[in-house]
Amino acid sequence: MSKAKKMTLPSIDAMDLIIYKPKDLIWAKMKGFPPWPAMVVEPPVDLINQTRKAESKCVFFFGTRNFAWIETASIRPFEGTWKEELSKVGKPNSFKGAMNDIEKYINNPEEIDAMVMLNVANHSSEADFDKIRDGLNNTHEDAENGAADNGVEDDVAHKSATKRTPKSKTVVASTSKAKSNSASKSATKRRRSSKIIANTKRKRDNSESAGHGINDDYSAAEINATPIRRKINTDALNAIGSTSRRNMNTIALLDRPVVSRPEAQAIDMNVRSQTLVERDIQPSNLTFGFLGLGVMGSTIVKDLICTGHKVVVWNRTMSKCKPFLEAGADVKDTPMDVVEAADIIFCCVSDPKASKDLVFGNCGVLQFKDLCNKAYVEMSTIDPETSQDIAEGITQCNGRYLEVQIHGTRQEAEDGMLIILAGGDRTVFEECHSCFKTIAKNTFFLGAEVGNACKVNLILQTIVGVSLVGLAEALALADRFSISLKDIIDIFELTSMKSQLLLAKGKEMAKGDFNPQQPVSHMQKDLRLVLSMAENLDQSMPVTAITNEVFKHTKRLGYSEHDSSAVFSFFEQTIPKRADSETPSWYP
Ligand code: NA7
Repeated sequence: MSKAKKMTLPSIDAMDLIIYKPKDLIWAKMKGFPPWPAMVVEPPVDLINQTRKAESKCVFFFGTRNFAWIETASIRPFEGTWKEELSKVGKPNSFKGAMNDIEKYINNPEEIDAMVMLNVANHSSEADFDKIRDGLNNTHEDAENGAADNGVEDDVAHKSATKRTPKSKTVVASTSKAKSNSASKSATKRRRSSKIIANTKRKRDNSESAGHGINDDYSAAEINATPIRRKINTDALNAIGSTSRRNMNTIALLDRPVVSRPEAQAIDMNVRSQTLVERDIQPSNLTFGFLGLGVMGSTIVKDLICTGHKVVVWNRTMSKCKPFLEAGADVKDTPMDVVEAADIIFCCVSDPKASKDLVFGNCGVLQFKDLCNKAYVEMSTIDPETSQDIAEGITQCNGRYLEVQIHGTRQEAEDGMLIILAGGDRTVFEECHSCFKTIAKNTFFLGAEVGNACKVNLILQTIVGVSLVGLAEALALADRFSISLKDIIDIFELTSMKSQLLLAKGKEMAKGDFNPQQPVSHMQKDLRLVLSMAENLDQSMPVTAITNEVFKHTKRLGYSEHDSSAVFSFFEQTIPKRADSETPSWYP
């Protein structure tokens, strides 16, 4: 026997005499795992409602940073003669991560204390719930004027009591995302601390909009500085009366951990890509308008300005125009104004709807009425139908239309290494030559028919999306086996499967570094467009459909604006929890 036997905790004399209090550092033993470094904490609400054995403590596991009820018989103090034995290496990487985590906590408890407090505060402490329960009891007692004494069952009090009476099962509730232990510590730290801020924001939004009786009168800055306990408006919950249990569940649902947006990367107009410097580009004399200064748009405009093109810009969020104004671009108030000032107008916005808004909407391109001598270049990744609609609108106003699909990442745009797929009016294609030479390594003209470039680009995106999900799924399995992701990637690099993209994305997944090159939201949008195209043709695309679902769910986990490599988090989050039946007995 016994592998399991080796993983048991040492017995302690007079073990029953140990009373564990919140913040006590401990070893906690869960079935299938070695004794794990942990800390006794106040339970978050998801766990308050959960049944557990008597004499259980809510514990916070280091490393994985999740919570569970553990029987005191399965707990030992962290410090003791057993520590050396229990800390021995030769265990999974995740265990080593947990040991590092607790050491980090011992040296600097603030970050984890804040995180734990926030989770507890998010979900209310047991004391808060006692207050609620007491409040409910008091209210009810007042109303019923001692009815309970007369043998009339107090429904509210009964529900509160039920909530606190353990049933037969113990469930692991993960309130913070389980982390890959292979991920770099700094990336993990960054994600965790940013999660705290974002969580705060979400809570405030929820409380403002949903009005669940929770007062979140604190700011993200405050929460960063000190752990703040959420205030529970017991009056409101009292008023809800017997539905309080449902409300607590709602609170738990709304308060599920969220991930902060990735840091916006400020555009540095002074940094020039070496590739561009070496490329000999003679800028066109024409004036180029640019609508949309998102990640791709701003990178492309920067390249154009650096290579001496005359540029006029507009962006929905005007503040993004500032660095370009300082770098010499002209800034206009509306798309229509850009049309007036430019010969050729590029558009690079998030999705088909935004593209159409800019052309057909209020102050949009077509408000200029006569587009004679003007050309419009649609660069957003859109579906063929949208491109055809825009082409029709532009040509009906005497303008020329070119569909340009850009394939590549932000870094590739910065290095002038995109692939350009164009279709439509060839004269516009030629007039844009110096721009394309600036931003792309290869440019293809796919004919006069509008829509072809969109189709080709979406097909390429299908390959990217499906490959990323396959990569993420495989790496998550490796992580589950505690095999170093770095080793897997190193070996992968030696195989014929290696590709620049998969290697880069694999490394990002291993590090947990999801800085946006191509955000999850755009990838999912592209997959949605692919499926819609396939639907029109009755073409079956089961793998793409599943890939789309995975990206959709990754978005819902809060990674919408992170890089597509964040799809790895889907598999981290969905690693199956142990079945209830496996959890009751943690010790042989
Ligand atoms: P980003 O970084 O998400 O930027 C999106 C841009 O689109 C940004 O400038 C947005 O303006 C703009 N946008 C979004 N919706 C609208 C509406 N309704 N009206 C006007 N402008 C809008 O995307 P990328 O630059 O990475 O990618 C752009 C495209 O290239 C996309 O199709 C990718 O799939 C490929 P904001 O700054 O938010 O005001």
